[in-house]
Amino acid sequence: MTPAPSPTATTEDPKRLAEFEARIARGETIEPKDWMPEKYRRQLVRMMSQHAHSELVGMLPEANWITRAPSLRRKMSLMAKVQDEAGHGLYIYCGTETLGVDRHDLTNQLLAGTAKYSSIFNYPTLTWADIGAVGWLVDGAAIVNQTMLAKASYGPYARAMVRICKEENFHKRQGFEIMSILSAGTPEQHAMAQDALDRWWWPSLMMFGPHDKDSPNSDELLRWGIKKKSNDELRQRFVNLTVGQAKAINLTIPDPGMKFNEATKNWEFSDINWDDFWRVVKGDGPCNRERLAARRSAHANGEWVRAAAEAHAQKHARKESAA
Ligand code: BYC
Repeated sequence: MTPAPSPTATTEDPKRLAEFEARIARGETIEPKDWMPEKYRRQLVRMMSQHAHSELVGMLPEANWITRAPSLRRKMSLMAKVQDEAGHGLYIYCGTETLGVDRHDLTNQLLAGTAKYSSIFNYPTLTWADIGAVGWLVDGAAIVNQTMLAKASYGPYARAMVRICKEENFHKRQGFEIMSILSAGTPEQHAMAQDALDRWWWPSLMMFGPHDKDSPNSDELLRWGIKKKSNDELRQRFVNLTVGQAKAINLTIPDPGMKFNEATKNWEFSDINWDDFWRVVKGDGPCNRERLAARRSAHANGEWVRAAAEAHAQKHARKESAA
């Protein structure tokens, strides 16, 4: 049965919109050259560009520890992880280009401070245990979110997620390993691991976005199969998975009110401080200014690389036209 046209997309040709929504209902994948409603395209650009920016800004809190990693092995795996995040950003920017936007425009929005990126990367990495907590919790949350996005209706985004999730799994394992070794170490090391969990727990839950009732984009994203599960459903799944992992490495989730509901099989958790969340999203978190300054500086320092690449491309094009 063809679903009724979305009330949010009434400016589109109703016949085409109905055909499009029927394709989504049949579980078909939408590809770049297929017809799509303008709002579907815009939602994808919004979400994918925020995601790509998050990958790039997400390199910063971890890069902070590359020179201070406690061993060569740890340094190598952290460097590989940070490099992977750059790759993820690039796949997703490529994905946005299939929707007719230029990645330079998206980069300029990030540098101008008008684009969003994940709130989680505006917190500082104070100790080595934070690198463990980021891998375990932040990549763990990303896997829960992105495993669902790997089934998204837009082909280029979904396919990028398949590869990204494989790499995120490695990231999560290295983070969990760091946390488990610290937790089983000296009392000081255990305390360092617990302190990192205490500071990263609530921001990790915020990664999934506001409650469903306060999420203006969710209805449209779910209707068009971009999201397969809501913010609250994914957050709950992450909590359910993580409680047992914390117990296994003898760490305590900083939520004394948490309890298991036998009927729903969910770990119920306390209220999230949404004022804190919105403050960080709006640019006033502990590291927002520092992160943007670092991106701007990296962009300015890379100017000569872009100029050299451009000159090389022009030289190559001249040679080809002369041949
Ligand atoms: N931080 O209507 P809602 C990574 C914004 S990278 C900041 O629920 P939506 C990793 C939201 O954008 C992690 N802003 O939005 C990298 C919207 O504002 P606009 C990033 C947030 O899109 C390196 C408004 O609040 N992952 O994994 O339905 C190392 C209302 O929200 C946040 C992705 O980007 C937030 N946490 O749902 C390690 C995944 N939450 O745009 C790991 C793809 C909400 O209307 N994105 N906002 O002005 C998504 O799955 C969804 O976009 C979200 C939000 C669940 C994040």
